[in-house]
Amino acid sequence: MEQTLSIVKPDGVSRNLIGEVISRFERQGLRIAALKMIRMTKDEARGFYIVHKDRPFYESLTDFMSEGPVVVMVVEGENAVARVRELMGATDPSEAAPGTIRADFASDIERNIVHGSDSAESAEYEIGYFFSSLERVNSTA
Ligand code: IDP
Ligand code: MG
Repeated sequence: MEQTLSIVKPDGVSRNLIGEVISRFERQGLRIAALKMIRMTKDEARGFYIVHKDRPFYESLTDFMSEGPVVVMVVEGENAVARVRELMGATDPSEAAPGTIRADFASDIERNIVHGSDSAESAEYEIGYFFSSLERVNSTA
């Protein structure tokens, strides 16, 4: 059993895609182990995306991620990291496989609806960034 961190980004929330994203995870048998809506400050967005601090899009990305509310969630299941990434599709929606969230709803490489951790190590950092142990349910326990 593996956990990953997913976010419905500000564009997904403002376009009423919260339920759509969660439904796609649930339909695949993934489970929601923690969930909340927050509005990140610019500094909180910078901390979340600290691995990208030297990339040219860091300022713009962290402006975007703090422009409105997001839904952050812990998604749990076998191979949850890879399965969420598969459901999301490629970062650039023009390269995302048909039927993925980004192919179906995004048209911009930055405003691409959804986040998913890229490895188990990233997931551990990202889950800890948003959720305390008290907020995380182990649905198999
Ligand atoms: P990922 O979300 O598919 O893991 P990353 O490379 O980790 O993609 O980038 C994090 C986020 O930064 C992307 O989801 C997207 O919002 C934004 N981003 C990535 N590459 C670019 C770019 O070339 N221009 C603008 N924004 C980008
Ligand atoms: Mg990433």
